[in-house]
Amino acid sequence: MAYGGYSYLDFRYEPDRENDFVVLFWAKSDASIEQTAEAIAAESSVGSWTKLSTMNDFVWKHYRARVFWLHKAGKNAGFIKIAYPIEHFDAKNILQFQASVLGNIFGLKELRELYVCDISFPKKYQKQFSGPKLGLPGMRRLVGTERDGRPHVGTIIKPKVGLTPKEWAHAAYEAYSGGLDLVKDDENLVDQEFCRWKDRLHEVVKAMENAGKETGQNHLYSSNITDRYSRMVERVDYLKACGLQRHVVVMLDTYVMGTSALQEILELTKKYGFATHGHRAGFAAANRGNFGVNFQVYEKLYRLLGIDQMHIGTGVGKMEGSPVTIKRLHDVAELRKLPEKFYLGALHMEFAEHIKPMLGIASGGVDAGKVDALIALHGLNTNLQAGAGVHGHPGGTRKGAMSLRQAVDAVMHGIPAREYAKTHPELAQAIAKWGYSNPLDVENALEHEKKNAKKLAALVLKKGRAAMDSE
Ligand code: RUB
Repeated sequence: MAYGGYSYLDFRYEPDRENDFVVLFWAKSDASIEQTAEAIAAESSVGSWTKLSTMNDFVWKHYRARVFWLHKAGKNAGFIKIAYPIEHFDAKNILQFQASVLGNIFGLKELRELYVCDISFPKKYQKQFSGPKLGLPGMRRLVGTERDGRPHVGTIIKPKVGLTPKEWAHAAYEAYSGGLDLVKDDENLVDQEFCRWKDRLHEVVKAMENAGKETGQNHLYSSNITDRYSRMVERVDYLKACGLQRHVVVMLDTYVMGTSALQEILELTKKYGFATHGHRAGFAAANRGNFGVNFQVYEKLYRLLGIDQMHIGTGVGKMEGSPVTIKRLHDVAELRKLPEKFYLGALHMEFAEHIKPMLGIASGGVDAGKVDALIALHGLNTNLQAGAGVHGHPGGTRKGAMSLRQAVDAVMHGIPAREYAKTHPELAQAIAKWGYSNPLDVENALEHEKKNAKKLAALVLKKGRAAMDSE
């Protein structure tokens, strides 16, 4: 078996955790899975479709990818693990890594499906990254929750676009006064004519100061600066000139802006001492199809690059991802050592000691009746965020905000939300309108995963990626 005259299969090879990248692929093609594995390893490392007069022993020994594990699951389909030596990569250039491992291979015409389930980044490569400057502990310091450790609560002002700066800031004021920590722009609101970025910023700062006098809280505003690079720099410079580090979190649409711009802008926000909020709009275009990259790969990159709080889905709301899948994303945000979970396509990886955890944001279809279930899944280290679940409350924005905060207070008092609702009418109204998600469903799903890990892995090995937990 060979591709372009060379064989990349090396089943006796044991990857070196400090120095090798390990990538888990799912592939289906017109050729045998062995041939496909060879093609992927060749095209993503040193080879091509035919033998090369320029290949030499040194290149072959030091820079090639090695297929060290392969499992057939159906005709011409299967899982492939490939190890890449760190020497292959430009260890200060993440785009070069993406062009290698997440590049040409997706275009090989014999492939019918190609999905990067996970990547384990070696510690040596992680040295180039400084990780979050604030991260989870820093976000807690900003909001003032280091002691009680309660979940943060926030809202996305809705409608997504269209409100004027004054209307927008009024809704923000109502949300802060109702007890929320954070108000944020939607992913598609930046600097449109009807709501210019600077005008909105100043109106919201006024609103947050006024609300803070009533609540005694330090409130935050996640301001979306996503744009061409030079405009983002102008905005961060402006925020710095205004001295807004304690109140404004720099919001970035991380996926659509691309890794290069993200890396640069994070250098600047870290230098100026701003916290950052990562929205992942667009990620699912690759995450959900037969050709793509699982979000956990990007999430790992975002943590390495230094996003402080990051959208990771809910497991119980409007966006894709079962509780078990989203629990993994929560672990990627928070844990240092990630266990291998083959049935999720998740590899073992360790973050370097200096890479702080991110605060995971649970958002998308959230309302107060889902808080118990969300906390069963995410624990207390989470930022619970509801847009329509606040502004669609029968009593309006302030009462919607109160309902969300009451649901979190109930958890902190150890009282189930439906019980707490008997004495908290705003929470009761939210539950009456949207229902109550039972945390037992989440607990059972997580328990089932724990008890049946081996069986679930065996099923995925037999049936392929389609049997992986997803929706
Ligand atoms: C939330 C919303 C956010 C999603 C994105 O609005 O639309 O942009 O959180 O999804 P609402 P994710 O609360 O009205 O549903 O957080 O999974 O990336």
